[in-house]
Amino acid sequence: MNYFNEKMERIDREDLKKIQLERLKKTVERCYHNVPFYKERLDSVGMTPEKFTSLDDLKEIPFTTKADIRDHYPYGLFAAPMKEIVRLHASSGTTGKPTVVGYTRNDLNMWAEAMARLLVAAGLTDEDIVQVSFGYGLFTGAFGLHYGIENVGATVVPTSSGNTEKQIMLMKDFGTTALVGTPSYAIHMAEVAEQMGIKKEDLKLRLGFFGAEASTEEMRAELEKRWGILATENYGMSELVGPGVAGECIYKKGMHINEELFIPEIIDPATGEVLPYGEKGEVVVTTICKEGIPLLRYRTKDITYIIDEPCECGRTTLRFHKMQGRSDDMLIIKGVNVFPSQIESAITGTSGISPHYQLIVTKEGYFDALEVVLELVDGSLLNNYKELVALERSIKHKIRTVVGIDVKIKLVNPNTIERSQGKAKRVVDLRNQ
Ligand code: DLL
Repeated sequence: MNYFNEKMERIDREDLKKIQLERLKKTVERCYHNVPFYKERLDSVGMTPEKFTSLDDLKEIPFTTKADIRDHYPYGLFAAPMKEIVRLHASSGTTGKPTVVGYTRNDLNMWAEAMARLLVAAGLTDEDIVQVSFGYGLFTGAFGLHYGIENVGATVVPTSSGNTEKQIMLMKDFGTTALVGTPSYAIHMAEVAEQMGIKKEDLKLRLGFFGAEASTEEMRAELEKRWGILATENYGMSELVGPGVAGECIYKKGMHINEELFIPEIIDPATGEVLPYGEKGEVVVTTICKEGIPLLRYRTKDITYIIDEPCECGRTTLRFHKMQGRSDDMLIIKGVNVFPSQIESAITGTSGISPHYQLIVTKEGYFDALEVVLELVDGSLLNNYKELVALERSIKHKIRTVVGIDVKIKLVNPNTIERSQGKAKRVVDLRNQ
């Protein structure tokens, strides 16, 4: 099985644009007539639904932000009556109220289709047994993958996250062939399997579908090595649908975007100007198939660029390059812009160091100061001053090569950095305390 919906995945781009325009118009109409917020926004720039005649008109629509959704908590941006909403999810926000999203039955069907396409592109077949180690709940990750997997006809094992030893036991007993989770939890699971004396050869695992957090190529290599799998990643966010917006095919050359469901743009985060393909900026997405809570030009804060070259897999869609981080993740250390992902890529795979890390950010004058906390594989090294200093120096050097500045390094005992069961908390921000 190479495609789930070959017609859509290999659609001629001119035909795609026609579908996009038709769906965009419908979405704008739905928003304008059903959501007072959008009516006001569109009126403020003189755009009424009838004025949309080309995809270029999208540029005229003001951006929508997370704050807009929050300001209308919980249901203020819903474009369908509550009796048509059959499911609610909410984002995993760290502060304040969550952002709530509602799905109609059509939305759920569309979501299962979007997800199934990405999973098949990443190698899933109806013969696979897939363990979903995302947390089931308001978070969209588990349910999104769950219905996508069923739609493909594979077997779902809904273990949810946590209870790691039991998960590994089930993985072995059930003959699980594919694992779903965050990269950080999948690494932790691999460590636990090792502690339990279970080797990758004892398992039938062959695929990993990872997502929901930023991770580097180095982390992928680590996951592929430890589990003996082909690891792909997929991208999405609760506001847009959950997972299902874009995902890698087996060639791992960027994440194919489900473009007749989501129109992507890349903007300069400072000016809002739309950037050409290949230029890095903030991802903005317009949903063109959603009924519950359609979003017009939603600013995701995720940073990457769009690839418009053909892919070996034959899909004709645009692709997102790996997310580099979020605009609100960026640290300014000694005047230099630093993304946590750059640190991860510098340190992952260093011998003697586990793949778990934490970045502690404090304030020194006008700039952020950064301490990188890393876990030793062998704690006895802490008693060997000479080797410890040498290791510290070499890590410092690696980070300087990637980021261009010196940071503080702290090496700690094995198993002291908290393991995540979902999205890892890599950055500990002490700046406002
Ligand atoms: O994390 C949806 C999802 C679940 C995607 C499972 C993929 C797999 P939220 O909790 O709303 O939704 O978080 C969305 O997570 O804006 C990104 O910053 C980050 N994110 C998601 N996927 C990736 C990825 C889900 N592949 C936020 N690479 C997004 C980097 C990712 N960051």
